[in-house]
Amino acid sequence: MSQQWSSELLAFHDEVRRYNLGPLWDVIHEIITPKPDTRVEPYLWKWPVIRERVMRSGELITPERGGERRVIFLENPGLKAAGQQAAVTRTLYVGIQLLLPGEIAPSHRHSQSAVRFIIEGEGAYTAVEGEKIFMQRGDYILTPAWTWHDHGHEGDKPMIWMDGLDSPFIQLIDASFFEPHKEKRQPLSLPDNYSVRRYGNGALRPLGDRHHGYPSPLTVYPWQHTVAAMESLKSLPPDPHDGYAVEYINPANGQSADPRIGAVMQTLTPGMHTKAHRHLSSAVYHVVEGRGRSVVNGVQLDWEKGDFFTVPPWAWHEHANTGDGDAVLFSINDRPLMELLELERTEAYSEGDGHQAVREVFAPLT
Ligand code: 1HN
Repeated sequence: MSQQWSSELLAFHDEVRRYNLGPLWDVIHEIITPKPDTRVEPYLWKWPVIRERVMRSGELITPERGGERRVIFLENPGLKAAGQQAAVTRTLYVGIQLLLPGEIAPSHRHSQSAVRFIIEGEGAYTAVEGEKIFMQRGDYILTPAWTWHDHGHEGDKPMIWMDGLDSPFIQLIDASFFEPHKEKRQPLSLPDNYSVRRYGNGALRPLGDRHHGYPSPLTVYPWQHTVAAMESLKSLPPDPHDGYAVEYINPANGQSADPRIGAVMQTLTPGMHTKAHRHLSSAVYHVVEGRGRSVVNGVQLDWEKGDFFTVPPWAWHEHANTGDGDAVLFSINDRPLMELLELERTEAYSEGDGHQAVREVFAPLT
């Protein structure tokens, strides 16, 4: 850009910058781009690579010595190169947490929202605001911002889950607050699994309950409920871009279960290949079941059970099930933020048959 400026003007730029001022004409096209110019890359992490490191962390560190939690997080290499730590997209963090039998991850609260998707094990619980919520594979669990939470394990096998947080976004806007609880475990004030016993029946709630709005009165979305919802959709035509997809909502207001982190579960039946589309909101996917491939901005990501991958903002993406059984994808996204800010936009890929050309097959680290 700057070649077009005379040496006199370039000297003026330097002079202006010495006063912590700046000439807009020199940077306007970097600040205001015609479309998102993202550093977030389409990227895929293989589950065996993650799991091996997570299990090894169990031999080397405890949750308490690990500064509260024992977690290996995903880091998008494009953001790492741009100096942003512990982020998969500009707004979303994903980590894989391990809790061993008998361990406690001490109680604390923070201004970041957290959501969890349970991957492996049983017998562990997360206590959130006085309620013990037992974790089972496939469950989706909320830890709304600024709620006390600690984890404990009463079972006998390693427990592994995915944490999703809005921590990169909270860091960007300098909104981080954190407080440890004075006790390792917060006092319990509610029956175990209270929220799902009251609100786990979809459109029904106990008579007289007047809870409304935020936070969601339902804090755990059991796997069987999610499966039943997707099975029910299978009797209808699938969404051309998402297959048989459901989103987790707050039953008291119909909005996203967490107001900052959206979450989706989708089934692709054998042979299904969705049409490409793009939206501003970015997403991180976890493969719950099956195998397949996604094409993200022309990059083919081949995935199987346990893998994680990114869809950057405004990236064309389509998914195909290449296995014999159903493929099931869990994902978190920042759509609630984009919608709140009136920024979300969506576009269907209209060229040819609605599928992108593959220009690169991604080679994951193994
Ligand atoms: C956190 O509190 C948890 O409660 C997990 O399990 C991951 C990452 C960043 C900040 C806080 C948890 C976290 C976290």
